[in-house]
Amino acid sequence: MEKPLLIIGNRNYSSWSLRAWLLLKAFNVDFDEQLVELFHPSARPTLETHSPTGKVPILVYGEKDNKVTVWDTLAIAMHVNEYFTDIDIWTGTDKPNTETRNNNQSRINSAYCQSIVAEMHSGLTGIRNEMPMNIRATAKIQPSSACLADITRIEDIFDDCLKGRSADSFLFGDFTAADVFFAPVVLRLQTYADASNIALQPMTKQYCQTMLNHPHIQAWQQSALTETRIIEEDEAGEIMSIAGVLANNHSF
Ligand SMILES: N[C@@H](CCC(=O)N[C@@H](CS)C(=O)NCC(=O)O)C(=O)O
Repeated sequence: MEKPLLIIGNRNYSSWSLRAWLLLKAFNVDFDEQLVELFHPSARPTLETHSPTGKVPILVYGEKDNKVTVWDTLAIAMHVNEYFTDIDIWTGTDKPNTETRNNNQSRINSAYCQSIVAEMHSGLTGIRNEMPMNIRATAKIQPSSACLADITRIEDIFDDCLKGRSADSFLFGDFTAADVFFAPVVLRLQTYADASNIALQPMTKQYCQTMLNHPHIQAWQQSALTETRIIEEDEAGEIMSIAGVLANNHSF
């Protein structure tokens, strides 16, 4: 199968790009990547060519009549699972065969994983709006009750998935699409939780650390820290510190 191209936005800010990129990396899909500057005229030709919504991420491969375009992160996850991976992204285990399809625990995990991925994709807008991903920063916000309710809901999900598992476990033991879709939440909590005095459960902190130790998440963060563009629409709260190449340019 032809190597797909993943078009992404600025690593510091683009949480949906991170999800698609991490999915492909974690499930060993060979792909090329192209970064476009979000909200910038330089991105227009690429977006006009490939993105029906004008947004990223977009996965494309093939030529002319055979060109395949997948926009929207959830669609990318489903498409990649259908055509590019040996492992089932919803369970982190081999693709279902007759035996695993009849395995009730596998079905329960798959249903739970798909449900929380969908919940992340369609909801949890309190945390998504008030804590935009901003990897290089720590920042203090005044979270609304909607944002705090989302954090409580997320902590309940983490607790439900992780209880009884080892300290360095992913949500379903093996790495799945659920970890991919909640990765930006981990990075958002890193930016805003301590600085805003938002107390997190020990299980949440433990899971965040596991995710922050993940080599592909570390690689994404390192690249984000080399970026210099500041997108005002994606900056929130009072900036307490800045890491990366902008660290020395920032005055508090
Ligand atoms: N529902 C879409 C959301 C995509 C999205 O909002 N992407 C942002 C970057 S994280 C974007 O392209 N923003 C630019 C714009 O809205 O013009 C998905 O799941 O991929």
